Amino acid sequence: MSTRAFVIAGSEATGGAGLQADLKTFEKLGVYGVGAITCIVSFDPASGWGHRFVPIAGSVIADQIEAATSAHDLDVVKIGMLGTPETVATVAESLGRQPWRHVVVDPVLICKGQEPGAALDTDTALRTDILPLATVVTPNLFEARTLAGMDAIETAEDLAEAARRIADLGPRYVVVKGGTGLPGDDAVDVLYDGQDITFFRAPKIGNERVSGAGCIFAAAITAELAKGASVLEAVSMAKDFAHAGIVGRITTNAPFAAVGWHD
Ligand code: PXL
Repeated sequence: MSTRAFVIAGSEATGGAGLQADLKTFEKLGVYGVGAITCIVSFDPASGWGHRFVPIAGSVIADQIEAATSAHDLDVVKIGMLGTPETVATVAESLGRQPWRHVVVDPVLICKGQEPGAALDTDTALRTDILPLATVVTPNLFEARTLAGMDAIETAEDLAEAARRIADLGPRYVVVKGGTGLPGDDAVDVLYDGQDITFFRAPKIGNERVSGAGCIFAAAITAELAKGASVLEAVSMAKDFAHAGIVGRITTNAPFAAVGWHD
């Protein structure tokens, strides 16, 4: 039987991030991808490529999750952008209907087009309703600062401290992505398993952030877990996969590159 993995995330129409990037990642890693859409993000070329954001109705999200989980015996899921407190509540309820071997949460906290006030409510809902269900959570620096309640994350030791604080919110494993955000030549990420801290390092490839890198990192962890890897193995492999996606990035007519796999 083919290995399958599920993703519940937002659509990002240019194809660089969100559900599109997640499903490409699953396919590249030999996993059959199944997906439910939580919201639709359309960058606006007439307005600085800012995000236009449209949530999907809760009942429609619940219907998609019902269809996917009824058609397939799924036990590993990635949660990407949710976007509103209502969506967080719907997804938390739907996830609660069956046991999961792994719930990988990429806590996408804000999207440029969203109102800051609404984003704050979504953060609170995510923290209370989704993080306790997560086995693995993959915040970037901004998300880690917010979730850990830290003013600054500037060193590898700060990354480790953020991971320990976020573990207190419920997730069994915390991966904080330093990306290009810490000083130095390496992109540093940290994994905390409730006991030990493991650092992952790769040389930075420029200092520009690449759209979709966080999405494919969490999706690759999900695919590897679906195939039976341990969390440590999955994170290590996902780091290599995301690195390759950044090396192979594509330029588009938008002012930022997107992860890709071009030679
Ligand atoms: O890269 C974060 C992200 C996740 N999901 C969706 C997005 C974005 C960023 O644009 O649009 C749907």
